[in-house]
Amino acid sequence: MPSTLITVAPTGAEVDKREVPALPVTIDELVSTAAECERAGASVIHVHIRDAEARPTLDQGRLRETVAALRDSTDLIVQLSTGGAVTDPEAERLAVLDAGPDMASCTMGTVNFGDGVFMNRWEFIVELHRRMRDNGVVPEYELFDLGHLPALERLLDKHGPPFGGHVHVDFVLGVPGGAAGDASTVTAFAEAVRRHLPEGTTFSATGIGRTTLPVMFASLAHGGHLRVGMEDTVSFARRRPVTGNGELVRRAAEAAELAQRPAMSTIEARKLLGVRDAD
Ligand code: KMH
Ligand code: ZN
Repeated sequence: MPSTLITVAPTGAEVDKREVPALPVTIDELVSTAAECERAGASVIHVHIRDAEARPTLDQGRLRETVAALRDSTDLIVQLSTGGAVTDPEAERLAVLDAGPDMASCTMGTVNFGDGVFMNRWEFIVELHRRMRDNGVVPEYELFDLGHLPALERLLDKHGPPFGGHVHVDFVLGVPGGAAGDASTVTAFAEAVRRHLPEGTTFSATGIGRTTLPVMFASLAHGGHLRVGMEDTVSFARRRPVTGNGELVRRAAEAAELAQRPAMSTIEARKLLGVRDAD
């Protein structure tokens, strides 16, 4: 029976710790949430880090310390965000790869992002893709809009496959400025994967805010995988704030179990994604 890859995105760059005290921002908080999420069924952690004042940062020392701490305490696949915050410069976003993650995100185009712009120029994407392959880092291509799918097709045609050879994408739906977070949009993305991307491409999906549940169920219905976490939603239900990432992963694992595609182990996930120590 095929199983479900669950990625947890515990922190992000946008949520304010002062408004959401349960958000993990210190390395200790991140490690503790990571261990809980691994027990609940996560196999990948998508990481944004914060500084001592809980502001988003791409500080190289802190990134390395975070990667080491997560590897010491969990078997999770460590995926660093190269998206950072909308204000982060390209050079710092590229330097994220120097911290030696197993995976890193690579967003396939520029998109309006609330009141900001999440800038991803073509040359920047190509450079990220090239450096990931040179450094043995497996990309997760993040897709915020339908046009990002043919953009990825073009990238792979012109610049070759990613490190490990397997293509894995994540639909990030419901961002104000990007594609909607609903079941028919997941269907459109899943069909576009089949049309534009190599056979064997896998996808996960996440819905921002209240779009979390429709996107989760639609992704499972299409044979897709799941991403959940406080980067994407801080409400568990109407007027019920999330108390921690663990409960979001537990709910995703329960949904996967009901779909008769239980959560994948970290060993299976490493094999599927082709990360370095798969053997
Ligand atoms: N924080 C967003 C601007 C990624 O991690 O690669 C970008 C983002 C995508 O979260
Ligand atoms: Zn992110």
